[in-house]
Amino acid sequence: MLSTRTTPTRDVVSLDGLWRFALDTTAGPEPWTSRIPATLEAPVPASYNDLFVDPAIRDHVGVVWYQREVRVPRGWAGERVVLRFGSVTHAAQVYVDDTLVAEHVGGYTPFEADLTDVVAAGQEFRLTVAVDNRLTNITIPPGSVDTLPDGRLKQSYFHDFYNYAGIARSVKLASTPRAHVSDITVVTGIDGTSGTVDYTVEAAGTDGHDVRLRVLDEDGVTVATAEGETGSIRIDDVRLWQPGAAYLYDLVVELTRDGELVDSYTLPFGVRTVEVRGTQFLINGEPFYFTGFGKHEDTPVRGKGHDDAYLVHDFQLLDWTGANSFRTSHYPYAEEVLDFADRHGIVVVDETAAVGLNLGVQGGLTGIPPTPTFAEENFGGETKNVHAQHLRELIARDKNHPSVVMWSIANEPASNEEGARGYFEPLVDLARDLDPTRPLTYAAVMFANPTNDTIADLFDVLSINRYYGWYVFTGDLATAESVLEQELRGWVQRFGKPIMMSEYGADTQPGLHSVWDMPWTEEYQTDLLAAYHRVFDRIPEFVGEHIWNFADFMTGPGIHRVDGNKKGVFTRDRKPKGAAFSLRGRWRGLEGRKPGSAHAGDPAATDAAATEGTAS
Ligand code: GCB
Repeated sequence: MLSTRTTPTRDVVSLDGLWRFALDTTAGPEPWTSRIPATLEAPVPASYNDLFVDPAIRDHVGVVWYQREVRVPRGWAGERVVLRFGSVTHAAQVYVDDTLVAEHVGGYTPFEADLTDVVAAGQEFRLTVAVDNRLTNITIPPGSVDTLPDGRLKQSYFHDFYNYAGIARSVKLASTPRAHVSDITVVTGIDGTSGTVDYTVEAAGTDGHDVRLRVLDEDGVTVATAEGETGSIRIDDVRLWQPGAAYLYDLVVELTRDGELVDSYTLPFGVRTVEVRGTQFLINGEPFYFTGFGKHEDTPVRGKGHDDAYLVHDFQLLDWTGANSFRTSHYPYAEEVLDFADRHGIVVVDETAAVGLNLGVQGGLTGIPPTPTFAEENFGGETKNVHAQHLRELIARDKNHPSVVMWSIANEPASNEEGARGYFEPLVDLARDLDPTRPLTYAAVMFANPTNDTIADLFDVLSINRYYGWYVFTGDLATAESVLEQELRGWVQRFGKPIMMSEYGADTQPGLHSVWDMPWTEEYQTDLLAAYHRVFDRIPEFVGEHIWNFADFMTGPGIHRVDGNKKGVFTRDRKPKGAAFSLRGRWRGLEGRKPGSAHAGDPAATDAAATEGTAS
């Protein structure tokens, strides 16, 4: 699915800003048929939960309404008009005046509505969106909704991050010609000093057209051309997209008829390869070692609302620590984030929203005996179908991003349980079918170990989440270190694949200190990470380390969380904890606190970071 851009034949109008907002309990019946009172207004993009002081809004389970008026630019007569939502969490119904124009389930992928036949250039229409935040056993991520004795609905879910909801990404109204480029796929390769670009162009709304393509370098110089809907383009003396040294070309795709331009779309892309060979993860044929974090889209007040200021600042902090990558734990992030990663050479492990397919975790924490996760009444065939659809939407959206080097199909599924293989095998096949070029992984939960895991052989990279020294062997780093090493070696021995740590860390209250191994102190976080790093450095098959988490983040209520999850190396407002400085020491070979003391361009820093980063 192409993202929305202005081109010589396409215009875009942003619909971000304040929309009227109401709970379904106050909006009245069929709110799309009239104006919702402007008592409450909510910004788009933002989650709505933390905006208002009323707990009935924050804790609302079910539908809320967003509404605004939109005028179609008068110059758009004769054009196709498309409405595009970056995401609506978790389900949406979209009305233009009284007409239902789109329905979408899945809170982290985009969708469009073709409005060509229901709106007119120069005219205004009322746009109303029903947003449903409910998670059930047939949503991804899953959850369950119960009715309390007083009649209120209660939402439960199997992940710890807060279930923020709303219109958290940008909304756009776009024009395209009726005959238009509807999709482009590029797969790049390297042949000596040349780059190869295998491409496919899809068009819609046309009964006859030609396709011509140009590749422009970063100076706007045409370096290659081609014709036809599919083909291969060769770029001589190619500049590769590399981690830490991004280089993007523009693929200008033009639809023509009788030599006249009909539609034009520009796709930025990078030439790079990704491959798992033996126990190595190769980018452009070179071994790559992941340094970085699992992140969240999470900020005060906005919740999961996309914010360009936090985007820029977070990437500054990634660079400052020497992180070369992150995982989009635990759902696809806003497209702006991937575009930014493409432009700045940060490597991304792109994860689906399949977090919490694991009833054993719930059983473990509450003492409730676990029920079989993949039983039909829990997460069975229908859940798998929804998961498959989500995977299709993710790959359709992100397939052309050079920064995305691997798909993570799920976080902490019950891969040790019977039924896991039957659930995951078709999803792995589907992912390989949709994208044969990128390796696959999933993040393995504590209960799944080298002996009882039933699915790891289906994947290319072992990604392991472990909390030795935190949830188990709490305060005992010596035991944590030896148990971790034994287990990681067990995974390598059984599966013979590259292995990385996709989560490890400790909740840390900034300002808390101790000379002893005291959980929650800044020193304990630093020391726990150091113990893990010693283990990684002793295992030759290790290809990466992603700490949990980049920053503190909001969670649902729970006695083991104090104002959210505090495993951030940065606080929720992005202040460094002590561990940030030691990471900088490991990943960049630098100590110190002044941002000016080491930049990406500092050769000494880059050399040191490279040496550190590839040590294993
Ligand atoms: C995990 C989950 C992550 C949690 C983390 C924790 O294993 O994957 O979503 O936030 O543990 O801190 O408990």
